[in-house]
Amino acid sequence: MEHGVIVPPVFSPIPPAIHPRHEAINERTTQWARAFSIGSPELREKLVAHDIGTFAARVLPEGREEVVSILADFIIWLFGVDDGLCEEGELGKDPAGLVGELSRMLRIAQNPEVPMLAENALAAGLRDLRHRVGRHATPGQEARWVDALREYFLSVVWEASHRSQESVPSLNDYTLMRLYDGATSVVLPLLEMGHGYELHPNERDSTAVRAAAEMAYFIITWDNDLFSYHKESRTQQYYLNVLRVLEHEQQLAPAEALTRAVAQRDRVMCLFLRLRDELAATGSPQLRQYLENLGTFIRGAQDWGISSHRYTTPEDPAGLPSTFRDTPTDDSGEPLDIPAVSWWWDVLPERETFQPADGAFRTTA
Ligand code: 3E9
Ligand code: MG
Ligand code: MG
Ligand code: MG
Ligand code: MG
Ligand code: MG
Repeated sequence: MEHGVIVPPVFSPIPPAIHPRHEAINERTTQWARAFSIGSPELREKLVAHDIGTFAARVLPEGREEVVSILADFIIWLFGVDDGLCEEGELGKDPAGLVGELSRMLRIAQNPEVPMLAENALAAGLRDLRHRVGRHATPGQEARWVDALREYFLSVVWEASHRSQESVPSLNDYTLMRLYDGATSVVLPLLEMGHGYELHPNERDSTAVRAAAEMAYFIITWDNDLFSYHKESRTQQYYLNVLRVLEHEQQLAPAEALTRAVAQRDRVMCLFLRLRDELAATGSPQLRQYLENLGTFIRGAQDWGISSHRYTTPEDPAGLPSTFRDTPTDDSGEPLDIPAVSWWWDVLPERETFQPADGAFRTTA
């Protein structure tokens, strides 16, 4: 890796798991991407080699196979948008143009029968996904999925504005927008659908449960920034990665930015584990399943992130770690100095610290 940045094994206390039908799911996703002509022919052939079905199979290791397949197809579709439309396409530097195109797309997700975007392959793929989501979702979950897509779309417009101005965002803005532009929140309705339940809004929308979900987004996207650093730092438009943001805002060398980003994600991981355990102890069985799958989402993104050709790029090896570590580099219970998220540390009353000897968390005096 350039600049002497070598991504070390990251702290991963969540056990790995994978759906037993992962090979069939991955194969079907390849067929789906080809049937719907997702992306340009060149992008499509790259995407189908990224084992995206395997990623979905890790996110929902015990989920309904049909929903795991919807998730896999949805993720390949999201990459069709994120890579094809935003990062590699002309609209990626044109926020105003992107708003129009993504708003039309959102209408397809909401009302798949509308006679719009008739010749658009991504719209056809989205129509198919919407019909299949509808077979497993309640009306509330469908609405939630559309709303999450809107927040993802809003955040990629913000990304486009940084590309158009060739500017690096502040750490606080980056953290806030990364909660959405990693397309993590759009996955959450599928976690519920994968196990055939609907989490009660009083639980899902409680501040503590939302904080737990946001912590999962943070860990998944900080990890992605580490694992995709090699791929992204080689592009012409390298502005949106936490390592770049930290180098820019705090005048750090790349290796120092790496250490800081790892410490940030470790602190959030420690907090996530404490909050998850606390919520699981008092929550409904549905909430326990939801928290379990926030964990499999985090771990699945890690196992996939260090092994997918998307990030290992065998033609130009990224030198990613092949293992994880079972202790954090930073176990501080102090909030991160990032105003958008420092409130996460107020959700839990007690102060506990990680005990490396037995891998548990205990209250300290
Ligand atoms: C955005 O981050 C990646 C999403 C838009 C792709 C779809 C992925 C998911 C829905 C699940 C979340 C998983 C992650 C973030 C790995 P970015 O940095 O553009 O992703 P890249 O793969 O290009 O590094
Ligand atoms: Mg492969
Ligand atoms: Mg992106
Ligand atoms: Mg990307
Ligand atoms: Mg339905
Ligand atoms: Mg990335």
